[in-house]
Amino acid sequence: MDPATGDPLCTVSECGPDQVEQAVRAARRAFDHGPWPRTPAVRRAGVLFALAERLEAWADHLARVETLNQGKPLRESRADLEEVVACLRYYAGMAPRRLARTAPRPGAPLASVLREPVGVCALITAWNYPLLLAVWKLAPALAAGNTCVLKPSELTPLTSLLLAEALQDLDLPPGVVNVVIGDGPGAGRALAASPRVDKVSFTGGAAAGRQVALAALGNLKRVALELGGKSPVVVFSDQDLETAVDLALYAVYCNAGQVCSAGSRFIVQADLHDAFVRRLAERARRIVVGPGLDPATEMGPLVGARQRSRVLDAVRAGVREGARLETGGAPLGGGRLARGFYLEPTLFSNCRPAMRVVQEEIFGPVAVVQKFTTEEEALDLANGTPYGLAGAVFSRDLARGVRVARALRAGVAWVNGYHTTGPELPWGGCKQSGWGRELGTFGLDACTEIKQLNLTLEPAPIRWFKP
Ligand code: TXE
Repeated sequence: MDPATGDPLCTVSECGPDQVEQAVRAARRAFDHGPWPRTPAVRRAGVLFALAERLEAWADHLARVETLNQGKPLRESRADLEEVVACLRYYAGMAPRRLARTAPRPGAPLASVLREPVGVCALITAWNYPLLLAVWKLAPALAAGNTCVLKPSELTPLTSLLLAEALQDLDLPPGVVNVVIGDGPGAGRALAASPRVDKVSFTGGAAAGRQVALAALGNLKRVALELGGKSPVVVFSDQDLETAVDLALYAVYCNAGQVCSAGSRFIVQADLHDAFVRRLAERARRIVVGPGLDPATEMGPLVGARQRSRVLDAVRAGVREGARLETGGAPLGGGRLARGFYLEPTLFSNCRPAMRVVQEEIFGPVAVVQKFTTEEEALDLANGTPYGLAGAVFSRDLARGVRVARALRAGVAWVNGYHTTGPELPWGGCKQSGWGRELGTFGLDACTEIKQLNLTLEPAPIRWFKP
C-alpha cells in the first residue's frame, strides 16, 4: 500500500507455515551441506561487493519503491540507499581479515581461535527502514558464512523482494538467502520458534521482541533484539538557540518520527526553555508535509492507518495527562493529503516524568519537552525511562557535553549532533531497548561462534593414568 494515498500498490503472496518451513530447510541444507560456510571469506566478500554494485546501479529505482511503499521523502530513501551500499562494502572488506584471527599459545599444543558461522539466521525486520535493516542484518551474516531467511515487515516487503531479485544471478549457492513474506504471528513466530534456526535477529517493537525471545528459548537459539527507544536530548542554555532547534527538528521529525533512535524527548535548561519551545513549535509548523515522491516534501505520511491511530492515541493521552500541546496533534487532510496517513508535526511542553508521552515510544512525529535546572536533574530525567537506545547533549561546553553523554544509559550518544552513524559503528541499546549490537566488528562477531582449536603436533602418551 502507498501510505501517501492509501491505495494498494500491488499484491504480494503470503507464505504459509509450509513455505516458511521450506525456506528454513533450504537454509539448513545450504548451511550443513552447501559450500557457502566453507567458501573462503574473500570469495564471499566478492558476492557482497557485486551486490553493492548492483544495488548502487539500481539505487534510483529502489529509492522510489521504498518511498512508495514506506512513505518517507525521496531524499531520505536516497540516503538509505547510500548506507545500504556502504554497509555491503564495509563487511565485504572487513570480514575476511577479522575472521582469520588465530591466537597461538606458547608451547604445545598449538591453539587457535576460530570464528565460525552460527548457522541458519532468521532476520526479521521492521517497516521504518525496510531495505537498510535487511542489509544491516544480511551483510554481516553472509560475510561470516551463515545462511539466512529474511522476513521483512508485512507492511513494506517490496524492496526486500527486489533485493532477492538483485541476488538472483550472483555467485550464491542455492538456499543461502531465502525471503519469506508474512506477518508476525504467522511467519515471524514460526521463524523465531523453529528448531532448525540457530539465530534470530529482530528489529521491531518491544512487545514483539519479547515474544521473539520467548519463542527462541525452545532451542536456545542466539537472539539479537533492536527494540527502539524514547531517546533524550539534553539541551544546555549555552547552546545557540537556532542550532539547538534545527538539530532538534532533525532528531525528532525525520521519517515522520518513525525511527528507533528518534530524539523525541527534549530536556531543556530552564533559562532557554521558553524560547526553545516557542521556536521549535514555529519551525515544526513550517515543515512541508506531503507525499514522499514530491521533491518539496520534508516529512511524509505515517506508514499506515494503524500506526497513525496509535500515535493519535498517545497524543490524546498526553492531553489527558495535562501536557501542553504547543502545536500539531491532528491528522492532516484535505486536497492531495486527503487519503494518506498524514499527521501534523506535534510538540508537547510541560511534561512530567510519569506521563505516558514521556515514558512510551510513540513512533510518530511527536516531541515532548521537560525542563531542568541542574546537570544532575537533567541526567535523572534523561535516564528515567525503561529504554536506552540513544541520546544526545547539545552544549557549547564540550567537556560537559562529553561528561553528560557518557552518563547517558544508551548504546548510542551524540554531542551536538543527531542520527549520524555508519556501518563501521555499533548499533543497539541497553535496558529494554534490546540485546546486543549490530554493525561494526561487533555485528560480525555476533554472527559467529568462537571455537578453540587445539593441535598437538607431536602426540605421545601423557601417562595421566598409570599404564
Ligand atoms: O511492529 P512489530 P509494529 C515499535 C514502535 C511501534 C511499535 C509497534 O513503537 O509503534 O513497535 O509496531 C514482526 N514473532 N517499533 O506493530 O509488530 C513483524 O511482522 C516474530 C520500533 O508495526 O514489532 C515485523 O516484521 N516476528 C521498531 C517486525 O516484527 C514478529 C521498528 C516488526 O513488527 C512478531 C518498528 C512475533 N510474535 C516498530 N510480531 C524499531 N526498533 O525501530 C511481529 N513480528
